[in-house]
Amino acid sequence: MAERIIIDPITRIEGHLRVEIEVKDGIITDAYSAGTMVRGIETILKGRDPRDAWAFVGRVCGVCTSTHSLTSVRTVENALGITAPPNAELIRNLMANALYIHDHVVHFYVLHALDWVDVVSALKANPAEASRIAQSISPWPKSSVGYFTDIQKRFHSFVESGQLGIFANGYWGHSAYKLPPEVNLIAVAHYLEALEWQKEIVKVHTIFGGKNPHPNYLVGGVPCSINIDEANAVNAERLAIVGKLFEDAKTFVDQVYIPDLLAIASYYKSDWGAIGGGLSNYMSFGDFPVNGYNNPDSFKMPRGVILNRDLSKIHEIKADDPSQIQEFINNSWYDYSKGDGVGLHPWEGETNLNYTGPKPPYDQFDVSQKYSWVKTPRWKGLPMEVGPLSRMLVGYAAGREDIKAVIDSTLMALNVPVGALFSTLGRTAARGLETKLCCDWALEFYQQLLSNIKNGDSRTQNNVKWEPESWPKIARGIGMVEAPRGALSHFIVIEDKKIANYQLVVPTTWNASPRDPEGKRSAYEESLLGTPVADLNSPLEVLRTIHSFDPCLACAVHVYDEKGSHVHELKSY
Ligand code: NFE
Ligand code: MG
Repeated sequence: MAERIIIDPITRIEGHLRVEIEVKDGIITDAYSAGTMVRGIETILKGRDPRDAWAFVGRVCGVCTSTHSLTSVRTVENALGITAPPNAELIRNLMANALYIHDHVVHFYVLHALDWVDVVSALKANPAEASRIAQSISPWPKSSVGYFTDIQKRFHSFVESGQLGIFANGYWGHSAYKLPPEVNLIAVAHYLEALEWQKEIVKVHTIFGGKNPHPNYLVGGVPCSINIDEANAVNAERLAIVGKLFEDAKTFVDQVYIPDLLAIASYYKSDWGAIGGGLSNYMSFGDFPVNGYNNPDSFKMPRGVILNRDLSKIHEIKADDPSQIQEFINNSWYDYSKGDGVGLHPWEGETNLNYTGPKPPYDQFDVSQKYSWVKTPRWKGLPMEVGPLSRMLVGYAAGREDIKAVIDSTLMALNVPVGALFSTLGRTAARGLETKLCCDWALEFYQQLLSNIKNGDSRTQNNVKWEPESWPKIARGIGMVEAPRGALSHFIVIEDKKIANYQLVVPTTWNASPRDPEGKRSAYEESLLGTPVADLNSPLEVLRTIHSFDPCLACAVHVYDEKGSHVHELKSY
């Protein structure tokens, strides 16, 4: 008999995710992923001026902050035939790179590391041995015996006070934890350092976009002007700060994040380099234009789809082709006017909420019925995994030298075959490797921006025809972005100068969605199959794989309860 285990909410993510698994003889045989709150943002946008949309959609999420605003300005520019000047593209790239670096480092240490690192075991570590290991894997200066002794003491008093604080409610002592106490202590030290470090890199957003989270954006450019000598503009001093922030970020990523990732992976590679692969289809919209957003061949991250793990062929994405991208709601709490079985291209997309699930408090979902607020997107009818692994695989398949170099050197360092990428650990490693690339790319974009300014080009906005009278009666646009969690697209229909329809198809929507009309699972559900669960009361293994995707249910769905009533009772795990 299979046993059904419910984890609700999954913690150390953004938003509200529920996962139900079936376990037989200690192995997961089936899985269901449900978003338990709804996003109403599409409804809020109807009837508004399209040039304002970025400000609303930016608020979908404060974690991948700015990424929806970037997508929105690209969407409206695409609809109205507007381009942004080279400096604006560079500044957008710098802001997006800052987001990746921030988001991925925070995910690794704060949201994911504790699936691999047994915090309580760090209390047993020998600080001298921790120091020796730390110095053998990295030149990072905070590595003395005294430093690790201090961290351990601080942590000891924390535990003795009976309050684990941010470390409360972990599965400490679980048999699936494999790191020696000293490596656990190094990771705990870097967890605390990452918390301190992360407040710096976001200053890139404050310099170019006025604030973080939710920096400002602008259709046709960026909302800041460059003037080397002007106190209120992006001047020489602020540009120097940006350069320093990226240099410091590169040092942290190269000397802390990557060595920790490799050290942790070396203890888990034999099993977790083979578990959690899930789907075999990977999609990347590509991003970081070097030569204009309308020239995707020049993107640092290339665009395309990989099917059946075949890295010898990249399939082309045409987002405006109604047969390519469609969203289904057969298992989601919405109605479509044409019936529940159809898939709609997002230009024809509908957001008609209709909750038909059980009344709370409820136990198990009836998964033969609708069971999630997340819609189910498909590419040519197929489920796609999106995110860092998909981007690195498409880059690898496209033969990009910089992407190949970081992947090949990591596979060599860990002594694992390329097939190990198709796993939970592969997903986690890909995130680290692209963070390293983002640091290098950001410094390139930064030098390019300085050189444009030196050559006399300080333009950050195009002279857009702002009069809506000049717009066509009906215009449609698509904006595609690689958000930290994967392929993100917005679709707009502008009618009589106003938004007639606006749809967001979000990375976590691709990965976390329920089954499609053919019963095919999406990435989360598929990736859990075959995973061993040692202790049904402490399903640590489920967290490892789900966290490897870095879920954001706030992006995939959004809080909305029109009556303000109690929607759901939360249990803490
Ligand atoms: Ni809220 Fe998001 C990202 C978007 S969701 S985090 O990255 O878009 O997957
Ligand atoms: Mg949507």
